[in-house]
Amino acid sequence: MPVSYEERLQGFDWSMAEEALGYKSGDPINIGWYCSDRICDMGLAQKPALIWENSKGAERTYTFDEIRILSDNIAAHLQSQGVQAGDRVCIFMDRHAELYISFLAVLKLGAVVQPLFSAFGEESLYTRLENAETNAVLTEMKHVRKVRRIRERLPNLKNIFVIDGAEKPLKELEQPLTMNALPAAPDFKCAETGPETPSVLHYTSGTTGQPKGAQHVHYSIVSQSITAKWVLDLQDDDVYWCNADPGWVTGTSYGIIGPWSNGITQAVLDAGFNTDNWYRFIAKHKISVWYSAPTAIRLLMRDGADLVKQHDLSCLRHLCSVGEPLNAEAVIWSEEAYGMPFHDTFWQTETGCMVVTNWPGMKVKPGSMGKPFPGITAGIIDPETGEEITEPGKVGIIALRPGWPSQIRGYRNNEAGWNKKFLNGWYLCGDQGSIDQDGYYWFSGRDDDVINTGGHLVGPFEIESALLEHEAVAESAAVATPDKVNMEVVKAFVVLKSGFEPSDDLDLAIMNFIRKKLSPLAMPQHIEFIDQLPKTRSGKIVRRILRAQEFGEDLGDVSTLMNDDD
Ligand code: 6R9
Repeated sequence: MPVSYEERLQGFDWSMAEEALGYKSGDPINIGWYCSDRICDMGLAQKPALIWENSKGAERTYTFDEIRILSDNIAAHLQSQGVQAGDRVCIFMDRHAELYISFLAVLKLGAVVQPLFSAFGEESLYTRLENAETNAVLTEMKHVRKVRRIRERLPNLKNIFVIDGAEKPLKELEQPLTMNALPAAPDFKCAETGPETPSVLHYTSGTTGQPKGAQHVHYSIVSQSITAKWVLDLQDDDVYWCNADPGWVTGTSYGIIGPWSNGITQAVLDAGFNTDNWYRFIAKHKISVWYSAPTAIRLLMRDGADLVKQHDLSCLRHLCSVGEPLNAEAVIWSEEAYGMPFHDTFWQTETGCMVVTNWPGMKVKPGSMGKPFPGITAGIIDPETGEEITEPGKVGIIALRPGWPSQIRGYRNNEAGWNKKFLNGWYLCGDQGSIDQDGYYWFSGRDDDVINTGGHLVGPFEIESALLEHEAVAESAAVATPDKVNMEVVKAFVVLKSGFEPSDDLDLAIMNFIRKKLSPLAMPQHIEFIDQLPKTRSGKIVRRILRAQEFGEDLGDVSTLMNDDD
């Protein structure tokens, strides 16, 4: 049995997490080293670190020693090509072994790793590379053309490494990087980065403006490692599977750093969603701990418990979920189908690690996110006064007292945006929720206009900007509309310029126009032509009125809102 929540809570302080990692305050700390060299030093060099499979049935296992050596080789090679400590290096590829191993390599070099989801279209990619002033990109032939189309607008971009580019026609700035054929670099010295040295740069969506670059530091590993160990309940002989792509924070905090810093074997499946294939994968590799997301769980539910019985899933021991509200039905279904509940965990790109969790062994209240992790001070705040709400069940803003190890240190080139997240000494998550009489947290909804589609945050601004570039569009508002599987999908309300009439052809033309600019996640599923958008008197679009209509919710007192002069 895992140690109880109450016992861990007693006298917890983050120095215990440093100790668990073997870190002494004041020493250098490098995530790449802690995830490979240290594990080898602990006698686990021959233990599998990565069991990798793709959709074509190719399979490979890498030991901790192999990821140590290969990441050193990649780091030394990048260095020899001019990549320096502090540079931003973007990894833009499908879930190849190279993604996971070069993630460590970039950190070992002391550079900042910027993982981006490979499905991003060129404009989504451009915005993020431009903001990060990215110096190098690691990609593959399948995606290199997107980089080619924007590279002239990126003056800082000096190197494009193509992992399958050997003997392929490459263009300016490009060179092949064949991981298994790189010269050995036994003398490579891992950068002695400090706790505050920038490490991972993730991009996340907000309500206004372009996506924000959330800047993590090497010290983040302290809370990522202990939360992985305690909440995912990782044990030495576990085989762990995280469904998230490293383009998103779950895929790095708990798809690389959490498991590997604990010396845990993890499996990666580079393939799209397919229930039967997922169960086969779990049974084949004897996955024991599984970190998934509500959208995937809803798809598994749709395919029914009978399919579960066709596979031997007795290897599963512990299940967790993140990214969106996990419906009570999904928890109850998972108890029936797998014999154990999914444990919901709540956190964000900005928090870097889980902050509110269902502790293993703690009573699960289906539909609740659980309780704050030891060392995390959470509360529900009145957004007007910044005072804590103590009344059980009363909804306010979910907030955290700053200062845990993996909280980001800010948004890149956007100090004002980061400062806006604080009120009365609290960090505001941008979500609404409440606490019940037993101290369990319940999620109510986002407090802003960000759309959560299948666990991916999409800001309205990027979509509206793309729409506005179309010649027929005068104004637009992107909001969430309900969806059975993804919980929410994007819907765009469009006001046309005079001279243009709504039609199916125009709808299609606009869709095709923005498809090239946006990632598939951000693509509206519907366009509705509308005469005017709801606005405040000062001219701000009130998206929440449109959203409430989509969800059939009470609009509240619209008259005062429309006259609001904020
Ligand atoms: C890790 C991650 C963060 C936002 C967050 C909230 C939503 C995440 C949730 C949840 C309800 C949960 N969210 N976990 N909502 N219940 N268990 O997802 O990071 O991409 O930054 O998203 O996702 O709205 O504020 P990120």
